[in-house]
Amino acid sequence: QSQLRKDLLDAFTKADGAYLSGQHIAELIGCSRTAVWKHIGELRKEGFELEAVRRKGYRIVKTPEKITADELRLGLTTKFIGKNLHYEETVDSTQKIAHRLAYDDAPEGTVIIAEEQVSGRGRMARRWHSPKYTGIWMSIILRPNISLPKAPQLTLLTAVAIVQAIEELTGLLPEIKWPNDILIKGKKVTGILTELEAESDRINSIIIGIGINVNQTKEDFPSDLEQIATSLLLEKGETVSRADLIKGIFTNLEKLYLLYLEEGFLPIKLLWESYAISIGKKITARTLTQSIIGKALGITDDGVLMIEDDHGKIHHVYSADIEL
Ligand code: BT5
Repeated sequence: QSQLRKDLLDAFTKADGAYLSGQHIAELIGCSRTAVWKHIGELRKEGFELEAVRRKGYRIVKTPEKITADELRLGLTTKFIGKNLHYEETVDSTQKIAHRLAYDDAPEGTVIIAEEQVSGRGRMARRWHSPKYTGIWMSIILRPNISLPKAPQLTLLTAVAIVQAIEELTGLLPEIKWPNDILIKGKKVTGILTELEAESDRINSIIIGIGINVNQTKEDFPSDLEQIATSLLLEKGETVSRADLIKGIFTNLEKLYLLYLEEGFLPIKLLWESYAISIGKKITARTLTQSIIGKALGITDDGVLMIEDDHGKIHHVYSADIEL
């Protein structure tokens, strides 16, 4: 951190909430006004919110709400999920790190969380926008003893755990769009990416990537996401504690996962259906090779989407993008 930055922060500290003009700051810390603007821009990038008022100047209205590993550990009552926690400031993708940790025999329930991802990814090499201090970007390693075709069930299970945690903490009512989107009022608030390491039919590890938009404001979204994405802050009208939400997800995920290992997918399927939006509606499913248009009948006991086309033919869809 440069001396100028420290002086700037000291100036705001001394101002104690009062406005400081660019000119005044420049005099206080002995630099040009251009330098002041540059540092203010950088503070914003770090997650500070500065209010700028004409003829008065700047005021810091919010500091970045960083998550600390200690804060996450405090009050966490799970048996294994989140017990082995890796916390990073900036990574390319938490998925990539999780794959490496899984390969190195990290225990089940290991979690890697980052404040920012510079190459966060979605399915099929799409990008996932993961700006600093605003969202939850994490990957969880599970090692269930299940066969390969059952792996997608974990995506659905995770979606249920997240919907429940959001509802408990905020009172918002998110809905699930098969297979991996969580929406609020039709806009995407969460994406889930399930990847796995397997040898023939044996799963070594499943890596569940979770991206949740928590405290982004409208300006935090790039223009191509503005219409399709939202955050919990935007929907609720107040900031939401990322640490509390993470702990809620760990708790619900562990509960559902243990239920799943004991009783299979059926109890999860019932919960999932109660939160799903596409079922019973006419949808378009775009797979890698074709587009299927028809009515979404529901999911099979394995979690596969069933669509009935206009000729009454039922298609089983394992992976696709859905348009409602
Ligand atoms: C997903 O892919 O929705 C899975 C996203 C998983 C992200 C997590 S973050 C932690 C872990 N580490 C990673 O690198 N990834 C995982 P998909 O269904 O393919 O959707 C991707 C599409 O969502 C993009 O093409 C955009 O249109 C949109 N998108 C990108 N960033 C978004 C955001 N922050 N909020 C809402 N939509 C977004």
